[in-house]
Amino acid sequence: MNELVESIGKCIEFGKISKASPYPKSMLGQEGADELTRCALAGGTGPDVILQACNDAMQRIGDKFGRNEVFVPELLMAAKAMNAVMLQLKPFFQSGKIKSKGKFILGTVAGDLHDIGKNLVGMVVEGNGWEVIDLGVDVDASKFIEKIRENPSSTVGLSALLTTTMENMSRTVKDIKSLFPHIRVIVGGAPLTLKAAEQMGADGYAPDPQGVVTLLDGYSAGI
Ligand code: B1M
Repeated sequence: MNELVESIGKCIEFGKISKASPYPKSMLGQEGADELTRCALAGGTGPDVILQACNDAMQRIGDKFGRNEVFVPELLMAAKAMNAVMLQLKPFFQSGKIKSKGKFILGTVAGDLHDIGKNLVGMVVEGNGWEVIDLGVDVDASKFIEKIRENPSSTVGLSALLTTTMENMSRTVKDIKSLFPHIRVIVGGAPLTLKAAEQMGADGYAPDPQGVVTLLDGYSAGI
């Protein structure tokens, strides 16, 4: 990994958004995730390489949180720094040429505010030719159902990052399936497993955005 990419990872881990941002004090006046990403992309570094460094940094800050070495404010600053990078990576993930293979209704389930992974899924799915209807975070079953009524031939994607919100995810899958048995539901997010997805009655489980695309393409090909 080159030095620039490593520095982007550090900015994520320590929540340094841009040169102007006053947080963290130890990095005052230094370039942040925003400037360094711009520089890396201009120098020809691949967006995938930058994204991997950001994901690794998120893992590190998450691990520190798990060990009580940092707290929610630090997680929030890391997420803000990651968003500054994501804004710049977005065009690369959305540059798919073929348009609208179908509609994909996406959201993070009720009680869950994590949206970085969900947003990545949305970008990659959109870049692969699907129209994404993003309902945001903390989405309860009734909102998904309302959108399915408006878009009756869509596929639904549910994201959850907390073990506690997997229960809401399960309920959402069941509510959707009881009203629309033909609608396919894909679930994903860090605490999910194929087994959990099957127990919920979901049609598919994907560990990452590309996995969602594979499932969607398979469904549209009748697999
Ligand atoms: Co939170 N948080 N958080 N957090 N947070 C985790 C998830 C945690 C693992 C940290 C830890 O303890 N080590 C832990 C969950 C433990 C558990 O339940 N097992 C945790 C906790 C406990 C909490 C709070 C409860 C903390 C508190 O308040 N005491 C709280 C809950 C708030 C709520 O949601 N109600 C909370 C809050 C937050 C912030 C708001 C501060 C912030 C989120 C900001 C935001 O998203 N805008 C935050 C963050 C940043 C994290 C960590 C550090 C990073 C998450 C992330 O963005 N990862 C996280 C620790 C970690 O993940 N290591 C943690 C990067 C992202 C690209 O990966 O989201 O996994 P991920 O998405 C991946 C895949 O999962 C998959 O593809 C993505 C790309 O590869 N994927 C799908 C995701 N959705 C998919 C859907 C699909 C398919 C694949 O199909 C539809």
